Amino acid sequence: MTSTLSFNQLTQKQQEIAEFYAQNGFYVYPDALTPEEVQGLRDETTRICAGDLGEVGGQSAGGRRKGESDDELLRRFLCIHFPHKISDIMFDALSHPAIVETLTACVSPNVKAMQSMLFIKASGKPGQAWHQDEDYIPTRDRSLVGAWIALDDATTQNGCLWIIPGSHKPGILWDQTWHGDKRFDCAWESQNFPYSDEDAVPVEVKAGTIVFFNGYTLHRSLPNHAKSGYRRALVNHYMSAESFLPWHPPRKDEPRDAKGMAKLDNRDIVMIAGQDPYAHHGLEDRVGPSVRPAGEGGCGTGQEYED
Ligand SMILES: O=C(O)CCC(=O)C(=O)O
Repeated sequence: MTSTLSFNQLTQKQQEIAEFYAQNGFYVYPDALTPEEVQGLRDETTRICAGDLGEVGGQSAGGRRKGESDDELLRRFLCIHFPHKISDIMFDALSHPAIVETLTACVSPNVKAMQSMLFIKASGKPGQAWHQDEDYIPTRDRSLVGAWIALDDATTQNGCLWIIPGSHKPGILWDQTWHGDKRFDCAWESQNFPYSDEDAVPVEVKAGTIVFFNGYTLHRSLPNHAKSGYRRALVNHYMSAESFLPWHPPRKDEPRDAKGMAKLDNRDIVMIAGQDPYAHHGLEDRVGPSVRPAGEGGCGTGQEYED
């Protein structure tokens, strides 16, 4: 995926970002958020888990229990999907200037967001097995990007991301299978790709760093083995606004003449830069925030997750 902005219209820094990203399938942007912005997102995380901002659907939701401390509360959640649906702070974070600067260089002048995920990952919680995000959120032009905002220092001990550099290049979605491995949550694992664990690099970063990664880049995270604390990260997903987003099957009430398979387009999106060529299609509110199960009560062997 290349930007439709001419390369020369990008700043020197954007050109460097775009070149590194195209080559490696990821880019690490240090000090993207101020300590105050990071603290604001951490405080909001606690409010979301406590149910202060509204209902969060799914397993073990229900807000703060009587007498429960912040630590006891946070430990009950591995991850909350779509926090931007109930939090103004998380919504604003979708279009953080560092994200707009990076994505308008790497993706397109026109960028939309479709998902946010708030990982809390307290000590002892599992990681996510090898996967490519386009397994879950398909674009038509391979433009998907995850922006992984570190809210704590992420280390190999507390379960940082691991990335296989350059693994986006073949443009192949590797088959996935149920892993049955207790180190990971219930999402399936990519298999039979031509890389080994030795090809992966740990992405150890300080809080306030944003790690951008391509939707075809193989990545995983291991469990949080620290004695205490969390490895919080807000992960937002983006793509070019020029591409349709065939993320969910058509609903029964959707007219098939207007939305045949080729025209499937989830319009539960937020524009963060440029123009929306499909603005005339309107917007939808398809999903609310939900809790992602950590697999502690066991997993089915179906692909239960959006990412
Ligand atoms: O933060 C993590 O541990 C995993 C995140 C991830 O795999 C993703 O956002 O696709």
